[in-house]
Amino acid sequence: MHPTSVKGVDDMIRLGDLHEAGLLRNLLVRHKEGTIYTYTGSILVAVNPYQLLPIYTTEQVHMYTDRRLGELPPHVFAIADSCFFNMRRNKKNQCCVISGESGAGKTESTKLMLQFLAAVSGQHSWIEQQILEANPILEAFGNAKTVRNDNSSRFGKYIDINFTKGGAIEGARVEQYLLEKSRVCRQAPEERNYHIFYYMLMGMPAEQKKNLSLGSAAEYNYLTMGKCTSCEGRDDVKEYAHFRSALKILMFTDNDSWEVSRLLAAILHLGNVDYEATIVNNLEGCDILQSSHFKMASQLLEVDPKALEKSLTQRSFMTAKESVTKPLASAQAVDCRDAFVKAIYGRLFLWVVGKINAAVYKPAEDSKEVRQSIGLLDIFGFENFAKNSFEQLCINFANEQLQQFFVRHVFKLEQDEYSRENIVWQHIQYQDNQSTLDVLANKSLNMMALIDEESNFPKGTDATLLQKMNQVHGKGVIYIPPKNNYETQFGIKHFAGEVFYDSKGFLEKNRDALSSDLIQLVETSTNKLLKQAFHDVLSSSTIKRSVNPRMIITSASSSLRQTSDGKKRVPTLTGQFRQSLDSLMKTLTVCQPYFIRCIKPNDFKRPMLFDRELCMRQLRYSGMMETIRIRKAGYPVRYTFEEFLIRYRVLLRTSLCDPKKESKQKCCESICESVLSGEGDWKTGKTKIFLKEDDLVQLTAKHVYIQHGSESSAEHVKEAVQ
Ligand code: AOV
Ligand code: MG
Repeated sequence: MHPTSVKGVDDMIRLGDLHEAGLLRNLLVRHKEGTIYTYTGSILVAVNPYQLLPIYTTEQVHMYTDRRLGELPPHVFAIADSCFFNMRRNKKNQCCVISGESGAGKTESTKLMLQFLAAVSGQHSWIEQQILEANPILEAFGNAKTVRNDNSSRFGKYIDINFTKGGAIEGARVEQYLLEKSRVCRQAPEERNYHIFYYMLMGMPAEQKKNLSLGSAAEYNYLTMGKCTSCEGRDDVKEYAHFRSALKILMFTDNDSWEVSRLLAAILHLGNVDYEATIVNNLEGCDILQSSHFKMASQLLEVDPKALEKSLTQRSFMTAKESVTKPLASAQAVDCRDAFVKAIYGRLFLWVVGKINAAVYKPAEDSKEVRQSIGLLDIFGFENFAKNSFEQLCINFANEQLQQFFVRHVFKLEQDEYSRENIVWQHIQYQDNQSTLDVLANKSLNMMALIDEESNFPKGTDATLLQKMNQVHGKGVIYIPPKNNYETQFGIKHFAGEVFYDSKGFLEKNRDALSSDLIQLVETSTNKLLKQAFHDVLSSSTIKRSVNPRMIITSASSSLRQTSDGKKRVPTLTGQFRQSLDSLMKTLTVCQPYFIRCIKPNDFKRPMLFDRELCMRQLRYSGMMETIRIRKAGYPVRYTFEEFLIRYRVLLRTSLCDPKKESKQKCCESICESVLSGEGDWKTGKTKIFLKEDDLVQLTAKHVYIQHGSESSAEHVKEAVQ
């Protein structure tokens, strides 16, 4: 074991043991001491402590302000400070890409970055407070308890913080990515719906709850699918109070928040609606059982109950000549209602994000004015559950993209240093996830394209999709076809591991369709918020975004004739998601990026527990190991000429090279030539000397020999190599 492994080092590039075990050990040793941050160059590795540490105080903020990276022990504040400093010095926008699997600590790191930036920006002003308080609102609507994380982000976000020339925060803009809508209707065991529902039911004054006919979480189908309505360590009452005060700070009026509560209550009531199967004209249909829930839902949505019932139990479609309605069987009616609920919630979320942006985003007055900004990217982490579906595919696809961004950038940086120093150096191979991305989204007939194609194809089903994927990708190494014809699961070899996805429900989720009947229903509503949320699809005879003509054809009966003119392709979920990710990548590419790699130390959310295998796996796939590998292939040991001479001056044979006459570089070269003879592999650049690990050992051995004479032992050498 290398001596540096015993105590641990701040920057893993300084590690003597440049291999996986050494890296892991370094993090382990530090984690034991409660040191969660470690650098790998300018990349911050953050191990989730799963406990509150006293390292985020105002004093710490001051301490880390205006310091060079590496001057103080590694810290997320140091990264924030470095972003801020570089933005101002280089007049270049910065971004910080925070990655790691679910529960690793991305969202917490993002909040800490924000906390620091708000503090150094200086004024403790209203806008800073608004930006900070946007978080509890976003989390209320977009975070939920999953088995991996009690506060799991179910959407991605990019917060762009704008600064004045003087470095004060001027405003911010939140970009959101693909909220997981299915959670509103369904939760896996041990998981909850979005926090907001539980906050509301626990925290809302009795009077208001009565007005909305609301009871406790246990009474609602939509809140009990996971058989889990409370979350240990989360106080929903307190969170509700915080949420409400945050709404005020973000300029939501009392009326706004009341209207939001009404829509949320409508969703809960809709979820409790029951159906009764009927047979009409030999066709399977259903009726809605009259109940207080149904009544309340129509009242809150401000629509005629009869119209609501009709749009939930029937489906209109166009034949060549006329509009015809078909009854929906009860299972279809349930799907129809769930689609409606998901649309309401998804649109409500977008409306909330829009309101937040309206409060915090200040468009530049002068369009020519160059803004400085720091963007923080916090997405949903890589996921692999017992059952994975379309949502996980999208989430993991986004993580693949970020990984690719990381890999490229980090390897480029490495090569940049060599070229800056004029080092002749052969390009190094590294593990690249590009081939996975190609199969997912780049190649012709890639998986995303196939999913879209089948979604646009009226007769497409999950089974035909699976067939096509097998045909096109079955022989490759990334896609793992189902074991047999009955199996609906396919696998993908992701950078972070194999994940098996159940193809069931893919097309429907991707189509994300809303029937024209429901859109017409919303059109008749007098609920202002509801109409505002659906504004883009209302009052127009032409079919716009999100109104999906295919739905009309496919859902009621497969024997119905296709009537879609097929002229207008409606963007599907994957289509929209890919577009927004592409634009995100463009934004990131023009920024100077920082990276925070969050590591989850154990699966039990426990402090002080470091699961070596779990950590090793994350270090491996996150590319941390590759960074090491490239350094191994390259020259991991670097000293400026001065540093090198201070250390190894005694090895200089002044008869060969007189330090009074020769340059520092010449002296360094002379030492290496004589000590390493022909075997050493080292290079000198413009300001630094680059060496291999072995060279260092030899130099040190010689150094020790000179100091201790011939009794020098292996122990001495080991001790000295650092
Ligand atoms: P994630 O954002 O990476 O997961 P979070 O940031 O939500 O993960 O972290 C999960 C939990 O770990 C938090 O709720 C905290 O309890 C704890 N935690 C994380 N970082 C810290 C820290 N620096 N100090 C103390 N506790 C921390 V996901 O959003 O699921 O991918 O989709
Ligand atoms: Mg998160």
